Amino acid sequence: MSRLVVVSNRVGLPSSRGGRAGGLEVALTEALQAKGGLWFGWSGQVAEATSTAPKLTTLNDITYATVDLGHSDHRPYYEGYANGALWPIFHYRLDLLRYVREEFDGYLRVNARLAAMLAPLLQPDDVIWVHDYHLIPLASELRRLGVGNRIGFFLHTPLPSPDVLVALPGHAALTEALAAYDLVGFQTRRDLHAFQSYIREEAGGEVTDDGHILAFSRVFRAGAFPIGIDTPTMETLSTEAAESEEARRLRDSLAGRSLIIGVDRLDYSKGLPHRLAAFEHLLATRPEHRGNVTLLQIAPPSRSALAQYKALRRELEQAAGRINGRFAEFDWTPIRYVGRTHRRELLAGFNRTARVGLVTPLRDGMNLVAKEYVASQNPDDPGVLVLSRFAGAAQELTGALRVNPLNMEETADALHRALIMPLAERRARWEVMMEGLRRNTVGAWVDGFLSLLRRPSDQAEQEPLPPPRPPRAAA
Ligand code: ADQ
Repeated sequence: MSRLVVVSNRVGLPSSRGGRAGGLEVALTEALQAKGGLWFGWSGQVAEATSTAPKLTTLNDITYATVDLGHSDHRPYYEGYANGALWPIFHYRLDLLRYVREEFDGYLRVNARLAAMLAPLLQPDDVIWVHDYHLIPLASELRRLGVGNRIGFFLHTPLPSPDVLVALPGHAALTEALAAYDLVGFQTRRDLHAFQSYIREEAGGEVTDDGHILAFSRVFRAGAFPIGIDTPTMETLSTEAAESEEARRLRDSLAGRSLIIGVDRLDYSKGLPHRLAAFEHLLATRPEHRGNVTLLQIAPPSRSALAQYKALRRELEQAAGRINGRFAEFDWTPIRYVGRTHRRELLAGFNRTARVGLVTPLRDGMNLVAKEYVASQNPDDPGVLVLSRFAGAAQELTGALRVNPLNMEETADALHRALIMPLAERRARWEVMMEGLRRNTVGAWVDGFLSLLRRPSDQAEQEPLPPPRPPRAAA
């Protein structure tokens, strides 16, 4: 089997990480170790100037090749186009889209620099797997340098429908860049359909019944690969963590009240203001829950250099303070708003303690927090997941109470239903979800994507490409 090369925006060396690694990191590490692999990407350091060559560190059969980014590259690439334009548009937030041509140029330039530093490290039969929206043009830059290896791409975010995507300046160049990959993976069938519609409607391409895309004078594959979690480890972890000192302290502090838990990165895609509003509505309209339920919202800041993220943090702190001021009693605070990160093992114990997992993104590629909540439950007394229909996970987690997070009354009703749900129904809903989570683990996801990426595209060899139709739109 050929060597695997993983490329991701951030590469964390195992030694620099506190606590236990996430499921995705563990699964990719195992895949890399199978044949002595290479993991390439940004070190997370912003330096005076961008590195001219990667720093190589080899640990447990994996070579980590990390690159520092200079200020003048990092700002337009990361804070600029990737998180100021791509992230909002991929989450349907046209109102937050900020496009500056110089930032788009910076995004392309950083991808070209990364490709130039990666190319010399590649061996002829390496299989390369590129992750996420920061790195869409990487394969086309590698191809320009003569790299003919098989290259796959996985988008962790949603892909919006063509109506929304065409509002993104640069969309034509980006989708054409995707055609340089051999396999493009999306989280859900909905994202895949959005891509296929774009190919047909905007790029003048074709989609074959077996998932091949014929566009931009290339034949490549595109598919849906819903990412999973390390379900068995999460089950063990949560069983152990439920006995931890911290989980015991949490239970003691609840004094018999039901716990609703929310765990997110502080991001506008996660629907946090809507979530607090729904909880407030529950307390306002169903007084029986006052004094009997606590919402623990854990939301450590992310991307805090960006103004939108700073404003969101202020908004949430104010909303939590206002709701607490409105309903709190001398011995009960409705919302515990916590802005610090917590180790995975602690979160697993907290999840198991919570009667309700409240996961209400306005859009989310998958949302692993929802899956982790389900896998952390006690099989004899499982909690209930209240889940946004706009999370990719909603397509698999059919035992959840599904809500539209923009509908405050509906979310509050679902919370009420979850809080009073009888054990038999909780068990039945949980078992349906666990069955899927045990089947589609993150390890199965890695294997599924890589086996298709490694398989040569017979169609590409057998069928000549039709002459390209003229694209309908140019960006
Ligand atoms: P994220 O937007 O970061 O990821 P999510 O899938 O919810 O979202 O979480 C990823 C991991 O981070 C999970 O393992 C979770 O436990 C952890 N995490 C989240 N909030 C945390 C917190 N407050 N403290 C500690 N850990 C926390 C992107 C996409 C998602 C997609 C993932 C994976 O936006 O849609 O599910 O990639 O593809």
